[in-house]
This record gives sequence, structure tokens and C-alpha cells, in this order.
Amino acid sequence: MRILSTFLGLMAAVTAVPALAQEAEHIGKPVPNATGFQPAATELARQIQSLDTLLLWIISIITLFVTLLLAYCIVRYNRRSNPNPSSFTHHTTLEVAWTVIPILILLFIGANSLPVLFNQQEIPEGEIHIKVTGYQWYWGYEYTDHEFEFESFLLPKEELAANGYNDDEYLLATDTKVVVPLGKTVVMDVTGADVIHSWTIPSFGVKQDAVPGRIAQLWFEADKEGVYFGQCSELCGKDHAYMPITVEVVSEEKYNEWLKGAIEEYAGNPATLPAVKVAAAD
Ligand SMILES: [Cu+2]
Repeated sequence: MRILSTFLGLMAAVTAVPALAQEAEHIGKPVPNATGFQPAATELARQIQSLDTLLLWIISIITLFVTLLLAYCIVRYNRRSNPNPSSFTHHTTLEVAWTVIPILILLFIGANSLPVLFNQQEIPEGEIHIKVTGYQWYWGYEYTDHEFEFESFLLPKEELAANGYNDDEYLLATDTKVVVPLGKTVVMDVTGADVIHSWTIPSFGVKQDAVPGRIAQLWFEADKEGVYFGQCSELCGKDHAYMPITVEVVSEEKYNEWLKGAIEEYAGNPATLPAVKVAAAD
């Protein structure tokens, strides 16, 4: 990574590109004490978040309705205010209503959620292809269009600042990162080398299990430049918490520069397995 940073630095100096990769805005990351979603950077994520909002409204209205109904019955029909309860056992209109209304609600939810699901699962023609492999406990990325690959490890605390990350990005930042261009369709093949892992970037609205022996796909098209973080999302062993994911979305120009450097640095190198840098939790 240091060689790559130096290379990028040189490239930036030579071509007068104003900002280094490290100066990019760090957008997709958790915020202390927040409860909402991380900012959406793809259409997929926006769709998921609006579906969540819609469902929250429906759930809230139903909960409120049931609570009020319960309160009304407690007040109106307790033994004191209603000493002689009615004894009917059927009420056709009511029974039809409590069958048909929930069906309509479920149909409405289905009609709104299935398109979102299909949009995630119908993989479009990709412009950039990356194979992602989950290892115990790091990620491997292969840019299959250019035949190079590299591994991505957790950055130890003391190396965060040197790599342009804040201290609170420990457990999120990695030594090398996935770099993708803005506005291009990225298709990822996701698999696991040993046990099941799961690759995700919350801001992109993607999460895919990495299952050994299988290749699953995910896709995204990021529409805002910046750095986005994710973490392995399938319990995969003792260092599960120490295999984060860092993705940087850059302009096409910067991407091509990065690609040149990455090909130079990684191509032809057999996938070496660097010594595990993962430090135990401290
Ligand atoms: Cu894991």
C-alpha cells in the first residue's frame, strides 16, 4: 500500500490531480449514537431505505390502531361499564374485514418490496468485474478484467493516520482498498475460501454471503465519490471482527490512474499470502 500511495502521490504531482486518494470524503461509516442508515450512495440503497420508511409507517399505524382498539375495549367493555356482555359468536362483516384488510396490506407490501429485491438480484451487465474472496480473516480482491489481485487487511491503530484514516475508523479501514469508478456498474463475484463470510457496504445497499464452493453475485453503481466502509457480516471465527472492508469511489480519471499503478504493483504476482497482520483486540 505504501508503494501504491507513493505511486499515486507521484502521479498526482505529475498530472496535477488536486487531491490524493486519502483526502476523499469518508461517507459510508457508522456514527456514534446514531440509529438511522448510513447515507445511500446507490439507487439500490435508496430503494431499500425508502422501503424501510414505508414499512415503518405501516407498522406504526397498525401498532397504534391495535393499541387504541385494546384501550377502547378495556375502558368500554370491562365488567363494570358493561355488566351484560353480548353473546353472539359470528359477525360476517367483521370476519371478512379482518381477513381482506390484512391481505390487502400484505399485497401492498409485496408489490413495493419485490421490485427492490429483484433489482438487487437481477445482475446487470457489468462494466467492472471484481472477484471477492473471504479468507479467515481478510479479503482478497481480483480485478478479473485486468488479471491482478491483492489482499486487504485490517489497518492496525498505529497505521491509521499514516494512511489517511481517523482514529475512529479503526476496525473499518484496511491497508489496501477496493477502488471503483463513479457511475459504473460494478459486478462482484463473491465466494469464500474456508468458511462462510459476508461482504457488505451498507451505503451501497449490498450484502452477500461468501460461501466456499459457490460463487454468488452482487452489483452496485455508486453515484458519489468518497470512502465507504463495511465489515464481514457472517460470523467466521475468532477474528471475524477484524476483517473490515474499505471501498473508495473515485472519478473515472483517478480510477484509470489507480488501475495503472495497481496493475504494475500486483499483476504477475502470484497471490502471495502476507503474514497475518491482524492484531488481537486490545
Ligand atoms: Cu466474518
